[in-house]
Amino acid sequence: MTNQSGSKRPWAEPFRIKVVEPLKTTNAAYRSQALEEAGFNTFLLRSGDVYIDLLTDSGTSAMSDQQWAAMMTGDEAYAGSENFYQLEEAIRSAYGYRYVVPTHQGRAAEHIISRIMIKEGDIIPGNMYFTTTRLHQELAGGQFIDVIVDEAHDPDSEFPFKGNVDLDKLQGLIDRYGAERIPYVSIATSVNMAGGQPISLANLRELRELTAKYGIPIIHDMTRVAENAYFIKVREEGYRDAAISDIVLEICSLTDGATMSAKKDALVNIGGFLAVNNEEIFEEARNLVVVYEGLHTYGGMAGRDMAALAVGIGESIDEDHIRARVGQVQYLGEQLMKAGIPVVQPIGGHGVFIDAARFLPHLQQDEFPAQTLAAEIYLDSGVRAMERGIVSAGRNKKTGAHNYPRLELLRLTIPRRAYTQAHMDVVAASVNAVFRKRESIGGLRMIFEPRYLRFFQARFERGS
Ligand code: P71
Repeated sequence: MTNQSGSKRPWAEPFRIKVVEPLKTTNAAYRSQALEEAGFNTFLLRSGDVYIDLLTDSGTSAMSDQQWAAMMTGDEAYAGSENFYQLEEAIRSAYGYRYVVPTHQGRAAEHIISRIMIKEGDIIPGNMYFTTTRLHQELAGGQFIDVIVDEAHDPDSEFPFKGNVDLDKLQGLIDRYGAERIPYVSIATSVNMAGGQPISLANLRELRELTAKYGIPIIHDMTRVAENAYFIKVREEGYRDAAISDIVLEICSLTDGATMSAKKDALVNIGGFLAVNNEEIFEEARNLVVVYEGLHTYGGMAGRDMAALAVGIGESIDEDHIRARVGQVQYLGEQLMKAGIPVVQPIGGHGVFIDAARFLPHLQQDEFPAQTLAAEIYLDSGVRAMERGIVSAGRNKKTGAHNYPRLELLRLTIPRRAYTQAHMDVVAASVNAVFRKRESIGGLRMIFEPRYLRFFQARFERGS
């Protein structure tokens, strides 16, 4: 195998393991019962019944010895915790945003910024929706409209920057609705629902130029900004020798503010923040956070959580870390590709996304192919994955019909620093075993559907 730096030598994780957590194995009969009890929804499984947990990379990464040491320095004062000032400094120096409002996780930051900036009837263009982001935009009275490049909706396109914005689509929205109805453009780095695909700096710069003409700000979902920076380094002309830390700063400098779920890139189990450059927005956010989260110097995090996050931010932009992190994801993707399994191209930064529509072509989309595939992989081996297809896409707000997304994906998401290459081999073998019997797999029927973010709690049974 050729490793990320192009040499033929194998790569290894840039850490050694000091604390281990035993994994539980189960047999097929046990898993079958666990899956029934969970209504064929991997979100409803007990984690103790899971062998290798690739549900998400959110809050599931391993902290370093330095982060654990920082936890002991937690200043648990209600107001003015020292750790808040450490965190503020870490955010300013790594990301460059001026003002920081801590929150307990990403969606709380999305809630606050949406309430402040969006009014009834507004349009929020963005490079593909994310579930919680779009929901908060809608709850604030706005409508999200996708302006990502068409390639992002094509699992086979090898376009290197599928997170890019199609500037013509955006211009079309500005012409149609007027800039006054567009409070900001919502831009994610490492676009999750497209398969962890990056946006290029060239595209971001052009976007900046276009929006500046109309005075429209850009709000950055920076949940996986370091992984995006890594792809810029290896794919975008002129950045091969740039430091990840500089690329991250450059990305942030082209935007006006950011929401962050620190549970991903930033290597903590809980935490997030809103960061902005505009003082008035900051003042309002600092006021709102006390209504929904907690005082503005902790926002739902303990002092020790903020301490671990301040250290995690630094580690997340370390060159060895990010190369190995993305490298491990690529490794799993290559194993699956070698077995002929249809995966989204190019392999993303935080997980491998299987094209469930092609894996189970005999199923209709309303038989929930990705949900079905998640269930089958769990049954085969106890590996847990996540649906990112029609169940995640929810219903049309006006008509009540299912949204039928063009991507019907299953995500094998890799936590950072938690699993080894051998675990990846086990996962690949399991997916392959399911692939070989794919023709015998039937679909699912939804028997319970909650009102919000249905994928978390919906229940299914066999047979459509
Ligand atoms: C992921 C998650 C966690 C999740 C959230 C909703 C449904 C399923 C899983 C969370 C993100 C994210 C991006 C790009 C904001 C959030 C919310 N991702 N933006 O991928 O990926 O952050 O979970 O901290 O509230 O498993 P939060």
